[in-house]
Amino acid sequence: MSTAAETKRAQSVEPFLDVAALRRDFPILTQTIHGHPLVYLDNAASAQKPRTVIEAEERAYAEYYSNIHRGVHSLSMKATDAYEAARVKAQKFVGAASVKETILTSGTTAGINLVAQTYGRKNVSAGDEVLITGLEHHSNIVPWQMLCDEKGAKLRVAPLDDEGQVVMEEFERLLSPCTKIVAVAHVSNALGTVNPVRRMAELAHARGAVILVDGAQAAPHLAVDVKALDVDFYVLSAHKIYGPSGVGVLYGRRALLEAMPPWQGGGDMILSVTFEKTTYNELPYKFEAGTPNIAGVIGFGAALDYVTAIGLDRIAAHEHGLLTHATRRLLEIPGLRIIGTAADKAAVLSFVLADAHPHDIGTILDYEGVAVRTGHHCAQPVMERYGVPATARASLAFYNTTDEIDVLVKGLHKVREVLGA
Ligand code: 7TS
Repeated sequence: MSTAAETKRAQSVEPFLDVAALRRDFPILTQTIHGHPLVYLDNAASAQKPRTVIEAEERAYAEYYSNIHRGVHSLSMKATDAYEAARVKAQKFVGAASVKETILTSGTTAGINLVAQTYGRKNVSAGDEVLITGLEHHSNIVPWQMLCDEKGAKLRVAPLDDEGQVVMEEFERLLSPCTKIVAVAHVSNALGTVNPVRRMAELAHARGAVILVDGAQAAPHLAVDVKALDVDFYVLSAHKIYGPSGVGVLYGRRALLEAMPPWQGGGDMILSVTFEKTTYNELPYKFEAGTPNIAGVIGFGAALDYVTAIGLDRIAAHEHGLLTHATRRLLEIPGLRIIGTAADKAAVLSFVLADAHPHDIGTILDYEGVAVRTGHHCAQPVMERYGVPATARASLAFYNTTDEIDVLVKGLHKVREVLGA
């Protein structure tokens, strides 16, 4: 895309961010696809990386790479310092009280499985219940199903209304003295719905349950403060916050983490090992067995610096403007139905278009340079709830512009033309 085109795009956007300047930080965004400027609207699956993240990771490998925590030599100490500095950034990003509450994982999926396999296996017994909601990603369903199967516990699901919001009266009704764990998404990847997690935490705690929040889709779009939300566990993935893949954070309330048994056994999570007995390392290392994605974590630190410098509040405001524009423009297209119209919504637009198969929509849009995701988005129960096998999904980031939305809309008119939809 030319600089002039970039400037024009930025001028057409709300004055919250200098989008043209920010876009120049993302090398991948300047390319063309099938002869058209790339319009990347698949940010909920994974966000693109600014140069500062790419360079931080490259510098780690080129200048001071070594394994961490066990070395007395200079490279190991430097790599350890950079790794632990990224942990502090992650701690501040989610508002955790201490680095002891900030476990570095390989991503959201790993964080949820860790809690299910440690806190869950220790505290859930036959007859107990785990409460989730109807809008969860498979990674916040399956680990709880596995736990419930093993323990003879019951998985309860709070239903959704027609707009894609959790029916709070039902959520409250399904909480019982048998509920040991509540696990909810902060933001739905398939619908965009923002769940009222502060209220959900209050209700869960009133019944004596703990609450885990899947923040995979919230952390890139809203300022997260685990203390203000008063949640017990909060998980996220770096790759959705402009950082590397294979890195994530599990925040846990310290007293809970202290009482939890470790999950995976191996190096770094121990204090001493004999064939008779192993004693475990202190937090957070107790839950970090094996060599982690060292350069990835360092890159994640750079990503957190990057989004923090822009400001989550400004990002949210810009994306809200894009969402309003996109919703209005999409609804102008005959036969288009948006799935997920919650009052409190992040910048995700799932839709179906008359009889057009979402995969055909995705393929035709790709020929126009527009990247959207099509399918069930790892949320098959959501598709079932709204009676569709799949949707096309445009998910926005702060580097997107209203002009890019207009390119999407033009592409959808082309879809109608080609498919006679
Ligand atoms: N939870 C939510 C709400 C998600 O959106 C995702 C990934 C996950 C958990 C799993 O994250 P991971 O980093 O451990 O894989 N969501 C998507 C998506 O919407 N399209 O591709 C991945």
